[in-house]
Amino acid sequence: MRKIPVFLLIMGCVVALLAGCARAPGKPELAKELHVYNWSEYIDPQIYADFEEEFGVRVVEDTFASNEELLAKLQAGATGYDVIVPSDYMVEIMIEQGLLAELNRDNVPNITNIDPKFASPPYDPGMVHCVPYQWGTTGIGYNTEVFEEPPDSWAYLFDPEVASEYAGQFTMLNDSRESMGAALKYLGYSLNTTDEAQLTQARDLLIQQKKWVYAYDSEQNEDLLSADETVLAHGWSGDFFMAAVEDERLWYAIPKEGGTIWADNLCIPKTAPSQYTAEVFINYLLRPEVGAAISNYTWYASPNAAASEFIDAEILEEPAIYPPPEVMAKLEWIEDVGEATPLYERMWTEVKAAGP
Ligand code: SPD
Repeated sequence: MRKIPVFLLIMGCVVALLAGCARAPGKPELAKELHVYNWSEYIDPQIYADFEEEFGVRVVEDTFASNEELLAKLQAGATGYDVIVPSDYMVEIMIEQGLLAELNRDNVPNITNIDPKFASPPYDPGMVHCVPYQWGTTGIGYNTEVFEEPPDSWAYLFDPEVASEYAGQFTMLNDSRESMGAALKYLGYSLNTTDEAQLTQARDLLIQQKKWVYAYDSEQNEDLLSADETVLAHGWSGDFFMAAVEDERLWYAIPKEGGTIWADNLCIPKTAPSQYTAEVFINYLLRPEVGAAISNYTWYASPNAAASEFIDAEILEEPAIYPPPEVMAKLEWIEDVGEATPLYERMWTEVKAAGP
């Protein structure tokens, strides 16, 4: 058989690479499409476009509004997703239920960019299944024209004397663990308590509060603030900072009693149509410049240490995004509460079903 000259082989590879060759040597072929199931407004759409341009893979995104919605979708047999973005405690639940694939590290070399502080989270020791994506806190978004001082206490949402003043003007997250957690924190309990009496108190507090709540909403809460429908919103830090780019009246406070600290993670379901393409995508998101572009868009903190030098200073220096140690000490991670999970879900269902 005639040998192909080496220079022709090299030229062929270069041409193929420039043309967006779909296969790296010794690797499977990239899929044509990658299906991502993500929280809403959690990535700059330009990142999907850039990935498509470089790798020839079109990214199709669906969104969910809570970890429980994501879990229910997978449990119901959804098999089309390549990458999903569960939070900490939900990663643990999904691993336990056998829903997640293990990462092939050979395809994710940029995983070394993850800050050592995030590299072995208790919910997925050693990042065997997932890579941390963004982290943040849960607290109170507000309109600075209404509040001279930041509303930095859960009392604004739960103390009858204060919360009734803002009747019909605040939203709560439509999220069982977060809203039960806020009530538990106001009561001085852990947001991971499994004590039925404490959970019952939290449920009753949420039911008492319900008559003042404008809506339970996790996706439009910042828009409702900006539209002057509300003046306060229980929600996730970055969502308010991101909205403040357009409407500078909005800001965010971490309650002094402490709130939730959380990390969302890039994971691959066991049923993913293309695990290899998902890993190539995750590796792309872990590039320093791409990691920074994510935070510069979402206004959430990045677990990617190599991205820091490209993240805007106003994000890195904002104490409500990267809280100082004394604030961090008051924050609590939501954990998998195991057998108490149905109790949380029942209490939350009772809150939602209660009359105003
Ligand atoms: N707009 C994107 C918000 C993502 C928030 N995820 C936080 C989950 C905390 N339990």
